[in-house]
Amino acid sequence: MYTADPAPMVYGDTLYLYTTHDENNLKNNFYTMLDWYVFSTKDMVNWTNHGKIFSLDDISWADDRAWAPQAIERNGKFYLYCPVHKTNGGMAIAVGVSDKPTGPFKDIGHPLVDEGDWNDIDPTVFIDDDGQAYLYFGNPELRYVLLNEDMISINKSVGVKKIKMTEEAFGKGSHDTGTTYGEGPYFYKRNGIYYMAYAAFRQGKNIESLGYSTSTSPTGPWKYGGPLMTEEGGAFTVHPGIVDFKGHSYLFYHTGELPGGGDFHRSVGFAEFRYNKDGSIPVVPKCGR
Ligand code: FUB
Repeated sequence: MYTADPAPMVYGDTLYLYTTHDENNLKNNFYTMLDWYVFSTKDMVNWTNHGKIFSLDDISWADDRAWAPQAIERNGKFYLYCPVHKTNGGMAIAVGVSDKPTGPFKDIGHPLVDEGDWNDIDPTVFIDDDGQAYLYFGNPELRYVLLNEDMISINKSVGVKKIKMTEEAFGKGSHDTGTTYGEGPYFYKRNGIYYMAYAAFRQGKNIESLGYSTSTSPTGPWKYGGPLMTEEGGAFTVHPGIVDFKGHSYLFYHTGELPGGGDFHRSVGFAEFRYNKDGSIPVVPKCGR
């Protein structure tokens, strides 16, 4: 099978890896994606495929594009945030809820975020030390909402906030905003630094690589940190997921380089890396390079 859009989540002594799923048989020679999967490991070597854990069939108001998800645990429940195409047109962000990290997940019955434009994709979720949960998302802009404690509703008095897409924040690049930021944000905190990794368009490049920005606050201002993974991989897209697990740091990504692979037949990979002393991240070579 082909998997893409890796979203690692550590829970207890296990790393859960949520992914999208590129169907073998393409419709209209475009992304053909109907469901989400989860895999788990305790040692990064032996992996268990828990199978399909959520699907378009479980979301009555969605009909296509089961795109890049991310999961988180709060108070013993698990929340899976997923971009989908709505039956009545346009993208929106759905939430599935489960008592277990391996699902099955149950849709809350309506979109969580539905701004009515292309930015309603690629959610990344994070709960800060003070308990406030943030959901960032967007292409070509980066936006965020504050999640209420129930994790299935947003703080409406704050609403949807738009991050200023400046070169200082995201570097000079060739995406629609003129910065490197493209899509696929992955938000986390480590040693007091907030990190935003993302699919990036470097100057003069019309293919995604990975980049990152940092901040001293969860809502910015963001500062461009540089490229994260620069090798092209036989697919137009790439998508980061970063996690520390059992004393090691890992960067997950996807590539079209496996047999039969390509833009719409991608496979997830990961590479171990080490942070620099100041918290910056070196360019990470793909696994095996
Ligand atoms: O996999 C479908 C879309 O392509 C994702 O939502 C984006 O991040 C890109 O990987």
